[in-house]
Amino acid sequence: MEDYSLVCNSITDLYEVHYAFAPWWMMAASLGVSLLWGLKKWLWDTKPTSQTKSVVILGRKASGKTTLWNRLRGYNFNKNYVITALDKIEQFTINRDDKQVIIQATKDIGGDKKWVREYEELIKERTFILFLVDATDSCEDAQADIRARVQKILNIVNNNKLDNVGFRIYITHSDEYLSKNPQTTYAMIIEQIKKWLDLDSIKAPKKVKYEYYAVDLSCDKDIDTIKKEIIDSVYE
Ligand SMILES: Nc1nc2c(ncn2[C@@H]2O[C@H](COP(=O)(O)OP(=O)(O)OP(=O)(O)O)[C@@H](O)[C@H]2O)c(=O)[nH]1
Ligand SMILES: [Mg+2]
Repeated sequence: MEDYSLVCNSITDLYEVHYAFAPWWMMAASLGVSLLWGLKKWLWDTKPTSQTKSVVILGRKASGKTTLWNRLRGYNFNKNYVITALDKIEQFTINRDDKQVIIQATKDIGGDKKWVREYEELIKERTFILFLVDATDSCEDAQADIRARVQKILNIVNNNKLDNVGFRIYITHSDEYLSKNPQTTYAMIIEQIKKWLDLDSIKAPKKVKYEYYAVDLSCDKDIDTIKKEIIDSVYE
């Protein structure tokens, strides 16, 4: 007659065989190791991928600062102009592809000259500065005023020895400029504004790298590009 005593055909049988050969403390230890391994894997797989970033949006009156804050927060373009004094921007997130950046709470300051004093408090280490220039701004003092604001930014960076600030110049209202000057292109707008502002001639002990972009803040694609710039500044 065959001996079936060690042949297991069911889970109960298996458990009983293991139980017969492993003492209880060995099973408890093995269970503990499995639980710890599972916990480690869960923590690893679900570790947060979001990063935080300080962003400031600066520029003259009606350059598009409030519009850009609203667009970055997911609101539709609004063509009504409401002058800002000083508004609070609560913390919010920007998502693009699988990346997420938490934009720290900050302020939306008006473009009036009296708010330039706020630059000091807003620009810190690792701040991403978006400086807006309205392509259609033909006020007499526009050039001198923009240069004075950029000088102020460079002074803050130098005086506070900030090594890690990002600086982008967005030429807004480019769509309006194009519709008034149909023979122009975005590349030509950038060249004209670059020449007109001549920011390279501003004296500062340490230069800050900046790039120009021509944008239309009513255009989703342009907003998406700006979001990408902010996200890349964190992840790259
Ligand atoms: N067509 C067009 N309109 C824009 C663009 N950017 C802003 N605007 C419009 O310009 C006006 C002023 O925009 P705001 O965002 O309020 O400007 P701001 O810089 O916050 O102005 P202040 O708060 O006074 O400093 C609004 O009517 C916007 O709809 C753009 O790229 N294209
Ligand atoms: Mg505003």
